[in-house]
Amino acid sequence: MGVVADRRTVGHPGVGRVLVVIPTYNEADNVDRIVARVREAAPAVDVLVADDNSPDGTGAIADGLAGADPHVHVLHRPGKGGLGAAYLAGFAWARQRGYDAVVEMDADGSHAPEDLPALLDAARDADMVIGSRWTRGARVLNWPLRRLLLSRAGNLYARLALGVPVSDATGGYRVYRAAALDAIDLASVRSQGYAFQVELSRLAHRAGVRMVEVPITFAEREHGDSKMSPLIVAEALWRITTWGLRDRRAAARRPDALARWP
Ligand SMILES: Nc1nc2c(ncn2[C@@H]2O[C@H](COP(=O)(O)OP(=O)(O)OP(=O)(O)O)[C@@H](O)[C@H]2O)c(=O)[nH]1
Ligand SMILES: [Mg+2]
Repeated sequence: MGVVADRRTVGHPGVGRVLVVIPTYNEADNVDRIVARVREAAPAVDVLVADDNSPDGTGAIADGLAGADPHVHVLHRPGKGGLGAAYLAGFAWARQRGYDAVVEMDADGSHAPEDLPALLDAARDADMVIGSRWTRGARVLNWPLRRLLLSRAGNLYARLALGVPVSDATGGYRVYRAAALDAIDLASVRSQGYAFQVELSRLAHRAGVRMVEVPITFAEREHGDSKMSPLIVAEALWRITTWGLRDRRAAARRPDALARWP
């Protein structure tokens, strides 16, 4: 059962100070709603909106929210640099300020802030928590069949190619405790879109990070436009294939490779 944090509590019991990083690009219709929902669902955690100079004025709206609430902060980045780069900047911002855990959350409402207390509870006994759409108890609402199939196929491919033992390696609703971020070589990360989530799953798994999955209720965005593109899918496919081949070559070169054959 979750420990209820009241409005005077700092952070999450058993986890410490928590920063929710929300990357935004043209989310003017969503940013105020999502920040309000996070503040309501988890009043003791802080929020960082990482905005890539959105042409629709999302950054200015976020500034207004930050001006009215000391728990809300904004990181202004010069231009659209991709989700991965925005998260890496948010992680660095958190680490510089001594946060104990960082949460990844989309701005479009697909990741329900109401699920956050359960994810943070799970972080007491793990260094990385993945909010999963594909584990028992999870729900996916209003997603068209082609998106469901893409996500299932992408996850199956990631698991077969990389051996990452999670049901939702592409999902972007996660908690990383400081120990997980320390264990992952973040400076080596180059991915931008879905591949970013897969790359961090792979690196965390290889580094022996304690991972756990928690079922979430995932809903299709209601406002604003998706930034998903064929390029983002192609990036994920290409990178997962490259990592998978590299991992296999490295395994074959290990001295005990023959003993494990076939
Ligand atoms: N800072 C920043 N945020 C981005 C960038 N691209 C996407 N985002 C944000 O990343 C989150 C996920 O993007 P979405 O467009 O919802 O992508 P998605 O969830 O993969 O696709 P849908 O399911 O179709 O919504 C949203 O909060 C976006 O605003 C970017 O280049 N920079
Ligand atoms: Mg989305």
